[in-house]
Amino acid sequence: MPDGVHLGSGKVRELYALDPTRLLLVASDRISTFDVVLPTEIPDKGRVLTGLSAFWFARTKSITPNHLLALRPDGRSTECRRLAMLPVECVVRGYLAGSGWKDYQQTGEVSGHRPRPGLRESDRLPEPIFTPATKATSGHDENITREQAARLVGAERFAEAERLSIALYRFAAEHAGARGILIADTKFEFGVDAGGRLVLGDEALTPDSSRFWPADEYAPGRPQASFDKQFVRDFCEKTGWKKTYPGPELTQEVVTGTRARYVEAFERLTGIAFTRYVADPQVVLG
Ligand code: PZK
Repeated sequence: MPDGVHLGSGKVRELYALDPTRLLLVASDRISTFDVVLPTEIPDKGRVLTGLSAFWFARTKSITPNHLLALRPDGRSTECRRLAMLPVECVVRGYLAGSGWKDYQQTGEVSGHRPRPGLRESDRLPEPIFTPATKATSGHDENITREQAARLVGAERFAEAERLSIALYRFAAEHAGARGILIADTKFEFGVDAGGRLVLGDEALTPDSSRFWPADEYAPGRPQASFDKQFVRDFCEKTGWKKTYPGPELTQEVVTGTRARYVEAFERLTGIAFTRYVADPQVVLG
């Protein structure tokens, strides 16, 4: 049991208060697909996501300060600065997928951006776009216009969050692309610290907060395979599961294959052997 007072549970993470200024974010090995947490865990998934997020925090601190204070020796827990989180999810899209594709098809617009007509599913956008969202009461995120987001957080905060989000995405997409991984889109969460500064929080640029696609299989005009979850999705489709609670137990082969994909994403993006990270999580900070 981690120390601290339990503050809340995400689908696959737990949040604890260590003291009035510090939080502990613990990533479990749980996996969700089609919005349902499955009964089978993927060993080390929480470590992969924690290590990747810390890797990006260490390499983007000249773009924006972040909440990371320390990585615990278990490799799945991070001590963070407590922030006042903005009520807006900062989504950046480099490609047309998911709700971005859906909105574009239905209205020609994505959060007030109007990409040129005739784009296909999964097409690369000429420039990355900022498409803010809010946590709707349904639990699903709902895309909002940039004007709505600006009203929620203030025009100045909005402009800063947009600029930083785009800069973070450009940096990460270039790094990942050179290593065979396309970042189709990603979600950042910012907060404000005690000094009124905007600080990057949550997890960042992980497969759970982003769509990672294998670059060598990229073919626009159809949905793309997920770098990490494709075995799970294929298996779930095969079972005829109706995508309601509870989800199916995964087979050993799906678990092993999926774990290998998470570890591969970690190793490609960080250039660090995952076994080294497990032995000493601090290696991703160097
Ligand atoms: C914060 N969440 C999401 C919910 C989780 C995570 N640095 C911070 N300061 C204040 N609040 C948060 C953070 C961060 N990160 C993050 N909710 C609040 C969340 C439930 C479980 F693991």
